[in-house]
Amino acid sequence: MISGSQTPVHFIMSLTDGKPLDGSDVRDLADAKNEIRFIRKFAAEFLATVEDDEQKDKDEHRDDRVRGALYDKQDFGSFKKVSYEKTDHVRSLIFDAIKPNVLFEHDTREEILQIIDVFKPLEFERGERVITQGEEGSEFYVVESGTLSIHVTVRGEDDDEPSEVKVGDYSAGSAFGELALIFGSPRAATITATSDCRLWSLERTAYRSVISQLRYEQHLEKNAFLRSCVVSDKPFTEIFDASQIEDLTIATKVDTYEAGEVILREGEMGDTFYILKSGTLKTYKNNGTERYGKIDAKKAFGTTSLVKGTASPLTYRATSQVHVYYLTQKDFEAIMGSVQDAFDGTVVTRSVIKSESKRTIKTTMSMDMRYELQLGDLEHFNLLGRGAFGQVTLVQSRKTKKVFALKAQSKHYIIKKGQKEHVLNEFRIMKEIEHPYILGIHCAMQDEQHLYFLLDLLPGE
Ligand code: 1OR
Repeated sequence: MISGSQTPVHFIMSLTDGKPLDGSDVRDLADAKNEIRFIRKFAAEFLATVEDDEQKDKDEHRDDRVRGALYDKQDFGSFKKVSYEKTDHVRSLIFDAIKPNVLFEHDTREEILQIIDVFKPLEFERGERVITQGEEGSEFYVVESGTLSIHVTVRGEDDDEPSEVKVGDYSAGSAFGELALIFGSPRAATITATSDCRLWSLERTAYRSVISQLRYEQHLEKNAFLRSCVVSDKPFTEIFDASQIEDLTIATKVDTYEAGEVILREGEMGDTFYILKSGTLKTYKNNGTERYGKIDAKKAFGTTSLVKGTASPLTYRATSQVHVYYLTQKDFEAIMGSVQDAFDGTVVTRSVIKSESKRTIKTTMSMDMRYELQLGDLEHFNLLGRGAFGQVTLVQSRKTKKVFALKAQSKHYIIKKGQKEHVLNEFRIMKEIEHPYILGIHCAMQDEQHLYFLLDLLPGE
């Protein structure tokens, strides 16, 4: 998977450990044939994954920063976190090895530190296979000591004889085995210990459970925080109903400013509203020269531009490290309705579905609240999360403006895992159930590559 700033060339170079792209390392015809086989195989597999990314990029509203809001209670309901002791040296070796790996690209530092706890020690003797190409896999590995070889078996188009070719080595600090976890595909290479090795492994379920549990706890904490916030001296709880605060919990992002940095400058036309989460924030007038006042934690600020359509009358400057929650006007209005009402301190009713604006438990779904929508009816906003099985996006009905979570699962993955019946049953059962503690499902949709479930946003309670 190519990350935001990477070009395909960078991506391929990173996979091939800097192998020259001009083929200057190819020595003879046999070498050249092998290279061509690699490229063909790689291209086929790569294209399959890139199609997903292209679909995402088509959506101009997509914000690729993952929110800390994705959690799946199924992932950690019965999970007990088992931590394995490790030295500081090993912790930092694992940290450095996994930080740049695509599997963890959306995980925060805090999440990565928690994930390191559950890495388990493993010993392999020289000659033992750690991973076999073509097999199913659910573990990711980091090398503490020893060396391993990477072999890939390729089958030429006209030549039926598969041939195994060595494509590289791993040593202390290397990490591997992420592809099967990300794409649910069979192992793409064979990894064999070429000396006695000490590895640390991370199991897919442990990874997902730790992340889900952490995000769930963070979600509850953030929701409780927002409930205690104030805008124009009115508590959020008087302005927004429980489901709206739930939506704000999912939609607002967190940002950090260092002491001395300006968050909003006098004279600027702001398009974002902020809530001070922590730190000290002072306000200034006359181009930042004259102290005016301060902002207390839990207070919304930066709202003048939004309400009056005029420039900010004050400069807001951090005087210690500051964390803020923020939401753009566009996102706010898409989700909540009128931004003016909210910041005037008026009770906000959802602009379109007024009749529903007072419901408090979103998952109590009566049959008549189920929406039958098509993919084309939905506008995509933020990626709520991406996991080993698909992704969840915040979407909104263009017509009713109601927001949902759209869960996309790869059909390829479902078939490969023999999950077809399971997924259909899950859908039928969820559709039948009407219960306050069970996630409500509205409808299922599909395109060529994915099966989609349209779900209610999971509240934190
Ligand atoms: P996995 O879960 O598929 C095998 O299990 C692991 O080998 C794989 O994740 C990668 O972490 C690692 N192509 C595919 N997988 C590779 C490759 C590779 N190299 C290491 N792995 N290629 C070689 C690049 C030098 C491309 C071959 C066409």
